[in-house]
Amino acid sequence: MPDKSALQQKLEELQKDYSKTKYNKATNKYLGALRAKIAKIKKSMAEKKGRGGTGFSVKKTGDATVVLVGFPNAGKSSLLTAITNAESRVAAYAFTTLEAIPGTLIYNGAKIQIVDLPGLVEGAHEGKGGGAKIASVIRTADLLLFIVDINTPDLLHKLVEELNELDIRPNREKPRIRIERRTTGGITIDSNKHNIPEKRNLVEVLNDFSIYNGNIIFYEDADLNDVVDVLSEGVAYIRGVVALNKVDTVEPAYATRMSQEIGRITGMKVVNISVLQNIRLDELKETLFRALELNRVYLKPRDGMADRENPMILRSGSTIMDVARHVHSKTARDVRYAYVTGRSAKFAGQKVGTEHVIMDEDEVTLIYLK
Ligand SMILES: Nc1nc2c(ncn2[C@@H]2O[C@H](COP(=O)(O)OP(=O)(O)OP(=O)(O)O)[C@@H](O)[C@H]2O)c(=O)[nH]1
Ligand SMILES: [Mg+2]
Repeated sequence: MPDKSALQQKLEELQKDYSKTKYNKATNKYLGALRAKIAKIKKSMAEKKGRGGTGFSVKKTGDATVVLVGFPNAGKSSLLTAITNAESRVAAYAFTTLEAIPGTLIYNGAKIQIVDLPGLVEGAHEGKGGGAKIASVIRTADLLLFIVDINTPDLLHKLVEELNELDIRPNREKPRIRIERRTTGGITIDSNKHNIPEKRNLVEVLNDFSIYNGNIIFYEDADLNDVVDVLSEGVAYIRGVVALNKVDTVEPAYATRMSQEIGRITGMKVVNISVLQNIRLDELKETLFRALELNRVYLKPRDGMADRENPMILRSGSTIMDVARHVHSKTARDVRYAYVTGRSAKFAGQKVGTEHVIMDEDEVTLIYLK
């Protein structure tokens, strides 16, 4: 078991990393680092263009894709084998998995694709251990499942750092900054927010991206790193969930404290599991389903029972029109309205229009134009 003070220190580091880099008065140094970052982005964009293909490609199937992210030996392949129909080789040493292996988990009627990957290594962003190939698969995920051995919890910090270097922002939203290009007038800033970059720094960064005229709107506090992220296409923002594995090897009190700490610091949902002893794997499945924000819709014929055995699976925010399209793309435009019973309805059998947003486990009766 790691010693407590060392652990505490790591967790504090993790926390620092998460609280956004604040604007630094040592402007030159800060801008220098950004310069390097920009140069790197440009280089990788040029490389992408040249290469054309990506690493080991995995075809996306099912209703959503979860990618397993972890350092070697954390138990990723064990988990894939335990919760999906696929098998991935497991061994007591690192670097067992060498390619991307997809499997399917069927949960609540949803087909969730889970992709096992080789372990990431430190320096993955510099191409170590096939880092670029691994990143190309990670970027396709709807959700990242971090698998961390509970005996080395601070490795989560390193994983997040590596992903950040690879322009993947786990569990973060795209900064709400809009850049409107213009042909004249120089750079103007539109914002009532207080924590935004100084204009001269902003201008320098924009010039780096060959923008000399434009209006920048900040809808929230942001720093120059956020501006660079918005300017550089290809930064991925993907929600994350953490599984602390091998809880069978530690004391329960330690495991509980660790998951609480990590949840507090990272803002991610944490589930303590043991793949080996089948501990809390059901809770993990439920967590994945919730984090993916998948909604079940039960179609109900006008004079019959809803089909609760075979839900239609839709993304959150889907409407009656999406339900209709799912039934059949050609007949969707003939849907006039629907009757809904469930969470999204004010009362059972509420009549709603095609723009009505459905919720998990709604029963829906579509009414078509005669
Ligand atoms: N004690 C314990 N051991 C586990 C658990 N889950 C996996 N292991 C063991 O950890 C070792 C590594 O498991 P793998 O599933 O191969 O790990 P991986 O993350 O796929 O590793 P790489 O493919 O090398 O990146 C194996 O010896 C597993 O039996 C668990 O819950 N408890
Ligand atoms: Mg493996």
